[in-house]
Amino acid sequence: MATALKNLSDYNSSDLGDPSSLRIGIVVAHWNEEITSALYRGAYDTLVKEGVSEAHITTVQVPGSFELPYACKQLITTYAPDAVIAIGSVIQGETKHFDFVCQATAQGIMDLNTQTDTPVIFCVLTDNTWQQAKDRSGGKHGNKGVEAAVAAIQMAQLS
Ligand code: DLZ
Repeated sequence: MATALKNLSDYNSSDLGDPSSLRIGIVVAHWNEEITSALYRGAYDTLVKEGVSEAHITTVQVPGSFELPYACKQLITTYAPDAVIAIGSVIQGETKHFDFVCQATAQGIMDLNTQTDTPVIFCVLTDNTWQQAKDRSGGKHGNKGVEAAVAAIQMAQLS
C-alpha cells in the first residue's frame, strides 16, 4: 500500500482506485511562486495522469500561505469538491513571521479537516532555506505536489 511508504512519490497507481469521477480543488499561494508553481505542476500532472478529468480540477490562487485556509473553505462551499489540495511554501526569514504563518496555515487547514466533510491536503513546504524548498519541489527529494495529489485521490475516496 502506498501509505506504507515514507515518500508517496513512489506510489503505485493500482492503489489509487478509479479517480475518474473525482472533483478536486487546488488552492495555490503566490508567495515563493517558483516553488509553488513547481508543486502545482507536480500535483496537477499527477491528478491528470491518474485519471482525474481536467474539467474536474478547479484552481484558485491566493497571495500567500496565510490565505490558504480561507480560500479552501470558499472552494469547498462553492465548488463542492471531493478533496482540496492547499499549496504553499514558507521559507524561514530573519523575523518570527515564519512561525506565525506556518502555525496559522497548518491550524487553519487542520480545522477544515475536522469541521467540514471535505479532506484538505497539506502541501505547504516549511523550509529553512530556498535550496531545501527546491529539493522538495522537483529536486533531489522529489516533488511534494505529486505526493499531495496521491493523498487527495486516496482521501477523496474515503467518503
Ligand atoms: C508575509 C509573508 C512572509 C514574511 N513570508 C511568507 C512565506 O514565506 N510564504 C508565504 O506563503 N507567505 C509569506 N508571507 C505572506 C503571508 O502568507 C500573507 O500572504 C500576508 O501576511 C498577508 O496576509
